Amino acid sequence: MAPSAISPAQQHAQLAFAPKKVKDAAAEVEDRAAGLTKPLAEMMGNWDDFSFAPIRESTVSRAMTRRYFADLDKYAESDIVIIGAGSCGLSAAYTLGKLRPDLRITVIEAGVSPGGGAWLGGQLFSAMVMRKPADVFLREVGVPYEDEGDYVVVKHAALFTSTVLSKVLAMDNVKLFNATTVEDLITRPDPDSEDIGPGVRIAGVVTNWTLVSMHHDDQSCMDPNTINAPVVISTTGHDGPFGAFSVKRLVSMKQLEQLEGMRGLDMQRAEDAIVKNTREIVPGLIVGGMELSEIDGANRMGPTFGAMALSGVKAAEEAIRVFDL
Ligand code: 48N
Repeated sequence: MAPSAISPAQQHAQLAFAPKKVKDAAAEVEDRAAGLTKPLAEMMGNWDDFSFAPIRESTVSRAMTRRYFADLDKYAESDIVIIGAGSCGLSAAYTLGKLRPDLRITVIEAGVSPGGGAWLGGQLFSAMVMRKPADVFLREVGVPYEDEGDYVVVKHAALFTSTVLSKVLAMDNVKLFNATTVEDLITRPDPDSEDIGPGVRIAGVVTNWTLVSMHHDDQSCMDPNTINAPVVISTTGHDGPFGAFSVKRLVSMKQLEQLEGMRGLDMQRAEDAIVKNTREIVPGLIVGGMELSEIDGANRMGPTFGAMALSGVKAAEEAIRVFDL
């Protein structure tokens, strides 16, 4: 084939994916007939001549990979990284995305499905309880609930999680990398924070495919990737294969002497403590949600989720404070 007439840089630019404007589905809403939009209503019952538009397999592959690798390139330098897309991490991402559309926000989630422990209430029951004033966040995001006086009930926990998740995913400045694990933290010397040993500032995260992270013991030399960011919010929860990741790493890198460990269940004490103490633990690293209970020795609250949502809001506020310093 003749050598390309354009430079490699121009070729890269052509390959660089410029997302087309997302078609506004709302434009079809006014066509509603029989409860469905008119085009869908007209499709039903007429399947004999039905067929999809033609496609070639490589087109599908390129549609996925161009976007993914364009995102990897773009978010390699992020303003804020959130580790863990549970109820706290997603609430932080929502709040940050809304307050600071100018910031480039990356969410890293080890699971294939984001949401952490918030797809169900307690003991796999469906309903999710949030104590007031967490109903303020539910109204902000648009999650319907039943008002029971001092607390509210979302009829299915997945309604909360899917609503917050959908709003976060629709934001132009937030990117979710799921099935991806943060397996270390990027650090820089920080002489101002000499608590124990040489102080460090957190300057980003080290990532790998979760399935790779789970097999370092039986397959060596699967090196990671990196994302630089001046601020990291860690909301990796208290349990699960990677739970409390960042605080455990701070101990192993001698930035924390020890973890106090999560205490027994006390709803009254636990939720106030988690929200009030969501904070910057070492320069550049903010911890929220149940991961925080592992540092502070806070009680667990069991199946109430208001503290997760509002800890996420507070973590977002802290992250903006640190970012704007
Ligand atoms: O839901 P979690 O585990 O954590 P939170 O803090 O958002 O919410 C906690 C909440 O679900 C409770 O535990 C409730 C209130 N119960 C309390 C109690 O007393 O029992 O979400 C953490 C997310 C998960 O999706 C993990 O997969 C993910 O973080 N994760 C990671 N993602 C990327 N890299 C990692 N290293 C990592 N570690 C955890």
